[in-house]
This record gives sequence, structure tokens and C-alpha cells, in this order.
Amino acid sequence: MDALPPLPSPLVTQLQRARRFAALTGAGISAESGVPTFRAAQTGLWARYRPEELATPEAFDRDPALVWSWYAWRRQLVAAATPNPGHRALVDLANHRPLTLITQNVDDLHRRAGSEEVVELHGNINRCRCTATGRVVAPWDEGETAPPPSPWGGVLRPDVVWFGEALPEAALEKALQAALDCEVFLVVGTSALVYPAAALPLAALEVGAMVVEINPEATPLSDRAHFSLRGAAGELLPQVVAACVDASSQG
Ligand code: BJW
Repeated sequence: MDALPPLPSPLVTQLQRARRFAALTGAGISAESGVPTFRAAQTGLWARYRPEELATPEAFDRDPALVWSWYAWRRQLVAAATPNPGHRALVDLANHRPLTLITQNVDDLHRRAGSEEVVELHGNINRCRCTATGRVVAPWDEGETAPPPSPWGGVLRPDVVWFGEALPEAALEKALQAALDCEVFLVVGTSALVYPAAALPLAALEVGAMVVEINPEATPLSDRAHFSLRGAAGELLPQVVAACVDASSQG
């Protein structure tokens, strides 16, 4: 593998000075673990189905078996995946600096990498809840092809946030606080299209934080971020974190 070019020196200087960090991650950080992103044209989770057929409460009402089996397939996929150097770099950063790690991902790979506190904005695919009471149910029979009945009268649904549903209030509040308090906001592997998550870096910009995007592709955030680094999270995040924690590691 070719050596990465050094990071821009103004970025390195600011990373070394900063004390309070926040990071917002999206599906791209897990791409190198083999978990497909949502919006990639050929390989994305939504290449075959439109989001509204799978990730809305209406879709679940209309065709619960389709939605349930899609999530059962994804649970298997993420269970077989392992965290990559991008996930591990954020563990390293938290060991050296105060970091609020905010994720839109439901795959649990940050926690499996060793991140102890993860603010999950869109839930977690490894939990299910009862549609009647909202209570978390575990374990359940993964072999079912349709949502199993819950002990409290409803059926089970994945404990994730679909379009049109409110995000968990405490998680969103914590994420916004971190965006407003941090000096550096890292935005990693997200298309920055889905709100309210996409508003977090904008809030950080408003209050003067340095926003650093890591993504192989441009996003609606790219022109507004202070630095938009083009490349894979598994390569660039370790380099960025090394710059934060160890001045000598930069070429
Ligand atoms: C790499 C890489 C590598 C590739 N390294 N990078 C304001 C304006 C407009 C619309 C709205 C608004 N506010 C709300 C809305 C509506 C809606 C919304 O945002 N719609 C837009 C799409 C237009 N938002 C909602 O409905 C939200 N709810 C809400 O606002 O409720 C209000 C309410 C209040 C009170 C009561 C009731 C309601 C809910 C949003 C929920 C999103 N849910 C999903 C599914 C979760 C469950 C599941 O996993 O199945 O979350 S949708 C999907 O998108 C998933 C993701 O978390 C989310 C973001 O996707 P992400 O992570 O950015 O993935 P991709 O695929 O888009 O991008 C991957 C990126 O990685 C790409 O850029 C690649 O280039 C990059 N990449 N390899 C680094 N190696």
C-alpha cells in the first residue's frame, strides 16, 4: 500500500492544540468491515429496494415479513463483520482526549472495537422492541421469517429509527451538546443527507468548531467543512488520530 500524503500542516497544528473532540460516524466507517452502505449505487443496501419500502413504519405495517427478513439478513451480516482500523482509531482517540462518539450506525461495531460510550442516534440492530409497549425484548427466535409475537401483545420490531420517527431524545440531546462544546468535530463516512444527524456538524460550525470530514466522495458538507479529506476512514482516521495524540508520527 502506498504511503498516505501528510495531512495539511494547519490541520495538524489545530488537531494538536484541541482538547475536546466529537465524532459523527455513518455507514462508510463500516464499509471496510464489509458492511454495505445505504446509498452506494451498485452495492448499497438500497440498490434493490427504495428506503421507503424498508425503513419506514408504513413499510413495516404493509409488509412486516419483508422488513423483518431484511433486518434478519443484516443482523447476520454485522455479526460476521469485525471492526476495522477506523473504528479502532476512535478508541485510541478517546484514550487520549475527551471524545463524544456519535454514530448513525446500528451495527454495534464501535462498541465491539472497544469504544465504551457510544451515542446511538438511530438505534441498534441487535435489539428488538415490542410494537405495543416499546419494551426491549431479548432474546428472540432469529429463525422466524415474520416478526415474532412479543410477550406483551404486539410483535417484535428492530429497535432502530425509521424515516418519520423521532430519534431517542437523550441521545440527540447529548449529540447536540457535544457538537456545541467541542473544538474539533470529525464527520466520518456519512453522506450527510439524513436529518437531524446532518445538522450536527452545521451546529458545530456555527459555534466555531473546526469541522473535518473524512469521505472518499464529496457530500453536501464538503464545501462547508474546514477540511474535507478524500479517502477511506480505515486509512485516514488512524492518520488523523495519530496527529492528535502524537506530533512525532507526522511526516
Ligand atoms: C466511506 C467509505 C469509507 C464509503 N470510508 N467513507 C430536514 C430536512 C429534510 C428532511 C428532514 C429534515 N428533518 C427530518 C427530515 C426527514 C428525514 C430525512 O432526513 N430525510 C432526508 C433523507 C431528506 N429524517 C427523519 O425522518 C428522521 N426523523 C425525524 O426527523 O423525525 C422527526 C420527528 C420528531 C418528533 C416526532 C416524530 C418525528 C429519522 C431518520 C432515520 C434514518 N434511519 C436510517 C435507517 C436506520 C435503521 C437501519 O439501519 O436500517 O438510518 S436511514 C439510513 O440513513 C440510516 C443511516 O444511519 C442514515 C444515514 O446514512 P449514512 O450513514 O450517511 O450512509 P450513506 O450510505 O448515505 O453514506 C455512506 C457514506 O460513506 C457515503 O458518503 C460514502 O461516500 C462514504 N464511504 N466508503 C469513509 N471506506
